Amino acid sequence: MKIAIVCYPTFGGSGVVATELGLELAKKGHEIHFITYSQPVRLALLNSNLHYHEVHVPEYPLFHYQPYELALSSKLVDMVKLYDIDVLHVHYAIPHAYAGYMAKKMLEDEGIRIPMITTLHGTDITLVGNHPFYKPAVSFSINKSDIVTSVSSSLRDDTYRLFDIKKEIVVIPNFIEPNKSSSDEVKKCDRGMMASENEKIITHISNFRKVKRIDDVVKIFYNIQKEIPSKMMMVGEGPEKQMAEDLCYSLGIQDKVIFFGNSSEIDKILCYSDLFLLPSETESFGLAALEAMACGVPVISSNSGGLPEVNIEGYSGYLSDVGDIEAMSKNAVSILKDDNKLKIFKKNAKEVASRFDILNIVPMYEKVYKEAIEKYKEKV
Ligand code: GMT
Repeated sequence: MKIAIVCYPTFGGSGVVATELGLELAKKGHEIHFITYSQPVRLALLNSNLHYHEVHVPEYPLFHYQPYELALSSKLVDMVKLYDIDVLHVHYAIPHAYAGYMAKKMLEDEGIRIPMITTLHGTDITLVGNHPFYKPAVSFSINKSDIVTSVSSSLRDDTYRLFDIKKEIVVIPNFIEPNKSSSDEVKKCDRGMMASENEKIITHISNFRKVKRIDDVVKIFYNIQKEIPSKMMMVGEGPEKQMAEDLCYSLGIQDKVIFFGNSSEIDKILCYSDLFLLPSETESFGLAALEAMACGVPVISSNSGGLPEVNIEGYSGYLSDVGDIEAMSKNAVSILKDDNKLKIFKKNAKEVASRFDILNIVPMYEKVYKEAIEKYKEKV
């Protein structure tokens, strides 16, 4: 199949999922066309099955806001015609589903009919999309998509609860490539570089937005290090990073916390880790937690959104109410202080992650593409 994928090219989960999906589909022989404003961060190499088309938005003094949706829908029209694309797959409803639908309509005017799949990722529904300024356009473009998927049952339920959706939403969870964490480079993992032998290593990876409750991350670590010699690795960039650094200073733990910035090789960082913290306010799925678990790292998380579908209470980690720093700290210490328990949780985390093997999940998307294309053929 010839598939156009529209996504955010950044380190956020939706862009990562879209890129990894495209890479796997290309490996399976499909022709993939990424259409976005810069090359997706996890898209290192292009080949005959992997294409990237940049959307340019020319500056013009009249525009207070640059009309990205317009440029994106025009680019989609051009690329669908040029490469004879079979199906559009847009990740994150805003503004991609809206732009995709406009492209569909423009193409229809020229006698070209193409189905559009929209994948909902989380904040496009729970935070941003739900804002009254966006809501009518988001509901419209979800309802106009040919097939809608969501990354968890929780997000599907939230979408039905928050929007007037008249379509079935198919749940296709996020995925991981289990063998990545056993690559030779990861196996070389030298913990000594990060901490001394008696210290445990705690990790948090995110885009440091408010929704991640970064101050809870720091406070949980503060409680942990009072009881267990430990270091923390903070990976990512975002608006809350400075606050986190300041908080580490005011708590006097700045020498125990390492801030890394963004990384596209997180498996090489996770190989050092004993525990992953994700106390988010809301999380439609929690891809970062799954990626940690795939590297054998147990997770201390909140119990919001789709996290209970990923992290299994008392097995791959522990889940607590949002903001319950005391419970999260207690659970973290209970795993870290007992080497045998830590070993069991590490093994369990890997086992749970293997249920989300890319090889099982990508066929679900292929099935959806085929269904959508068949439906269109029937209508002609
Ligand atoms: O977590 C973020 O803020 C980034 C966001 C995104 O769309 O890039 O992540 C969302 O999509 C991921 C991939 O499907 C999910 O694993 C994350 O849980 C989800 N984030 C939230 O719901 C906050």
